Amino acid sequence: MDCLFCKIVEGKIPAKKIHEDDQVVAFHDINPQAPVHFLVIPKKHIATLAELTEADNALVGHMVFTAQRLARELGCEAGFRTVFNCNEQGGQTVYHIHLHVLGQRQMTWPPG
Ligand code: D5M
Repeated sequence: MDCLFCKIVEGKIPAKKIHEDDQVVAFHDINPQAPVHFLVIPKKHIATLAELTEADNALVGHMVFTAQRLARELGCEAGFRTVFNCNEQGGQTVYHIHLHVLGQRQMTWPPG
């Protein structure tokens, strides 16, 4: 399978990793949209949020909890935004689920 984020998980492509455990990896986004912008991804390949199953509940919970902890560690106490883009109309470009975490600037709504 030719998946960019699986290659980051496997260490075949370099990334600025900020966390790794048995289930997830977090690393800085290569094209940051805020002073803090990192991604939390599962080590398991799941292409889109639309493909999650009940069996992934704990994994996704761990992704969210990891995002919360790292956001705090990276100085986002004033707030941060989390985003899952899903499929083409959702703006997804890399088909391995990833939770965007953005912080240290004022966010606006609606998103683009
Ligand atoms: O977001 C995909 C995100 O992945 C986008 O913000 C750029 C980021 N990206 C792409 N390649 C890399 C590498 N090699 N390292 C770090 N970040 C990367 P999406 O939600 O799919 O539009």
